[in-house]
Amino acid sequence: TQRGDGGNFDELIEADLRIEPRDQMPDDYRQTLIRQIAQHAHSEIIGMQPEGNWITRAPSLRRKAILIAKVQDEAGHGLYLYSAAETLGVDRSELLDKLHSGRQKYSSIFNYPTLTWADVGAIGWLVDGAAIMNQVPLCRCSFGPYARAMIRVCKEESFHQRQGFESLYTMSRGSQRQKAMVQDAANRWWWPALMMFGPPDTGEHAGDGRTAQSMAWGIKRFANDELRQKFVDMTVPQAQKLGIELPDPDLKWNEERGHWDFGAIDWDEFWRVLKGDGPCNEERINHRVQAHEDGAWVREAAVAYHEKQQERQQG
Ligand code: FAQ
Repeated sequence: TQRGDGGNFDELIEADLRIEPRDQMPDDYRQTLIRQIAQHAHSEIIGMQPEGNWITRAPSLRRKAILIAKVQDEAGHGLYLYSAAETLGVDRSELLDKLHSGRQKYSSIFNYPTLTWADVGAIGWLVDGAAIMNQVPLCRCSFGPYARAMIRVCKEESFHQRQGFESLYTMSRGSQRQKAMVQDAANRWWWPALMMFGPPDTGEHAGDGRTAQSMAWGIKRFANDELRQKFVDMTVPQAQKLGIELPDPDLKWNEERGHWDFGAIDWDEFWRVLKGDGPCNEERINHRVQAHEDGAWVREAAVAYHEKQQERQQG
C-alpha cells in the first residue's frame, strides 16, 4: 500500500504507516483529529497571553528578548497547527469562530494568572515540560501533517523548557525573596500542570474517555495517566535541583513501582475550569476576540492585495 495514494485506512494503521490528507479515512478519525489539532492550535495562541503579560516588565533586556522570542514561537506553533488542521478540510476562520464562541476548547492551564516574574520561568519549566512530554509521542501520530508539525514544535518546546528552568535556577540562587517567588510559583503551577494531561482514563473521575479509540487509531500513543507519571518522574529531581518543595505531601518514591507516587488531583477544579469558571477564562477569550477584531483590517488588506494580484495576472 502506498502512502498518500488512496491507501486502505485499516491497512495503513495496522502497518503503522502515516495517513495523508488525500487518503480515505473514517469520518470519526477526521473529526477527532480536527478537534485535537484545533484545540492544540488554540492553546498555543491563547498560551501567548499569560507570558505576554510580562514582556514589558521583564527584569533585563536579555530576559525580555528571550521572552519575546518564546511568545513569537508559540504564535508560529499555532499557525503551523491551523495549517495542519486545514489539510483535513476545515477552514481556519471556522476554527477561530469556534474558539471565540466557546465551542472549541484550549488547554485548561492557560486560565491561570501570571502573578510574578517567577511564573514566567514556571511556565517554561512546568507547562512546556508537560507539553513536550505529551507532544513527543505525537511526532509518531498516524496523521502525517500533524506528526511532521510536531517535530519542529517539540524542538522549540524543549528549548523553552530549558530556558524556564535556567531562569528559575538563577532566581533560586538569588535573594531570599527571589527564592520565595520560585517556591510560590511552583506551588501555584504544579497541580494545573498535572491536569494538562487530561482526565484519568479510568476510575470515578474519568471523562467519556477518548484515549482508547485514539490509541487504536495511532493518534495518541500513551494514555493520559502514563504521560502524567512520566512527567512527575522527570520533574521531581529537577525540583530538588531548584531546592524547592513540590506542594504535595504524598509525593514519595515508590521503590517497588520504580516511580514517584503522588497525591490526588482535584478533578472538580479541572472540570470547573473547562466549563469556563477558571480564574482567567473570561479575560483570555475577551482579549483574543478583541485582538481578532483589531486585526480585521490586516485580513481585509491581504484579501484586497490578493485580488489585485489576480486581476493583474489576468489582465
Ligand atoms: N484542557 O478523553 P480526553 C502548550 C478535554 S500546548 C482542556 O483525555 P483527548 C504549548 C478533551 O479535549 C498545550 N481540555 O481527550 C505552550 C476532551 O474534551 P471533548 C495543549 C482538556 O483529546 C506552552 C475531554 O477533556 N496541548 O502548552 C484537557 O483524547 C507554553 C476528555 O479528555 C495539546 O493540545 C486540558 N488540559 O486527550 C504554549 C496537545 N485535557 O473534546 C504556550 C494535543 C482534556 O471530548 C506556553 N492534545 N481535555 O469535549 C492532546 O494530546 C489531547 O487532546 C489531550 C486530551 C491529552 C490534551
